[in-house]
Amino acid sequence: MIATEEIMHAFDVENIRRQFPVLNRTVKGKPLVYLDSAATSQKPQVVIDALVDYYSGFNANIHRGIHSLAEEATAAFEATRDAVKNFIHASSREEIIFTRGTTEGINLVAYTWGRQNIKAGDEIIISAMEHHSNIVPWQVLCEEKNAVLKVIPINDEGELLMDEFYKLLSPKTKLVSVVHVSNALGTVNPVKQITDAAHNAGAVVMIDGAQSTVHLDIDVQQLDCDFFAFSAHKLYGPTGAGVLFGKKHLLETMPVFQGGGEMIKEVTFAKTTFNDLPYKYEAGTPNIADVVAFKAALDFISETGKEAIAQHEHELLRYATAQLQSIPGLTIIGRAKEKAGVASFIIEKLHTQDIAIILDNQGIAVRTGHHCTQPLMDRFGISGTTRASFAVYNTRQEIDALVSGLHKAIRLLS
Ligand code: 7TS
Repeated sequence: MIATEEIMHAFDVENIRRQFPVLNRTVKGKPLVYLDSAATSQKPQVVIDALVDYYSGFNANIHRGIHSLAEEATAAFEATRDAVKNFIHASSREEIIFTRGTTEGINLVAYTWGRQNIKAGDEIIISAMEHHSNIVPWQVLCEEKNAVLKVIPINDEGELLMDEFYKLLSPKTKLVSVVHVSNALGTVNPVKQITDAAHNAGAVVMIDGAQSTVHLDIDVQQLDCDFFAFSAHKLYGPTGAGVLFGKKHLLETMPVFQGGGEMIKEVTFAKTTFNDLPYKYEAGTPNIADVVAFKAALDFISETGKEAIAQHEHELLRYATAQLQSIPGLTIIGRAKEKAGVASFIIEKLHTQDIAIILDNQGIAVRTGHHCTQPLMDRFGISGTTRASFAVYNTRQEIDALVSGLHKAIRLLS
């Protein structure tokens, strides 16, 4: 077993930082300290180059032209599909659907599988720590179908109460949709256990992987989940692109999502037959450039080493937690035993918005507010938190800057 110190030594964060051009800039005259990667990560030069190369070298519409540019663009787009398949260990490329992001992936399942399978009286289980994008689509569906939305409660540390989850499961449960890693708390949920229990009850499982794909190794076959959604922009890739993984037998029998070009085999005014997977769910011209460039992000992650990145982030989180806890009046929200990437906190008598403004004046970017998890904030009886989130390029010095920024905020605001 390699000691953490050795991995930290082998992991050259300065070399990583040099690959992210935005990290060279200043904000309000101070070096940028970017601690908002859970909202969106910064992009390495290889991803920026891939976008420029696509537009300056082989921009063309895909899957339809016989000309060389169209062939090159199609090959690059489909190469990303293979890279994603390997990245999440899916068994087939037909199970990889390109979307706009996590939100669209969840909505796709709600509008297709959901409308086909959810009936009056059926139950859908989510958790108390869901992002709005894993609440609202199911609420809309439940309202339409007269189905019931059930919520797995959490403890004060921000961990799911698994015994309560097991009690919620019944023959009425048709779907369990839970977040893998909470964006507001950092909690890593036991999604394999959840999936196994849901399957035993006969339910289908969807996992919101928006925050987990960047921190954890994802193996959808091992997890055995039915659907898994994530966004490229939280994985060092471009905005506007994402992935929905779905098990082939489900994707094959689900109705179509959007109708249009590319998703059809044959159209007559009498009847349309639909395209094979995965194209059946990719109507219209997709986000070619961003999908193409996403492969550069996945390559960046594999070359840097997912294990090394995870160790680095884990060490940063451990360090940040210890440093933050030493600040008088500060309470960490989310103290689960299994955590990744996020330190959320409140400071006695201080408003999160004011903290963020003072930090921004020192070049420090954090997110404040409810983090699109309003029911979770209600559970803790707060309106929001200040959230620092960590990525491959962050350093201990940046956490020190955050801590001294918070001391300054306390001085100015108390
Ligand atoms: N699910 C989780 C757990 C998320 O953290 C987010 C975005 C989404 C879904 C939606 O992803 P999108 O790419 O479709 O927008 N989370 C955040 C955040 O924490 N701060 O800004 C966006």
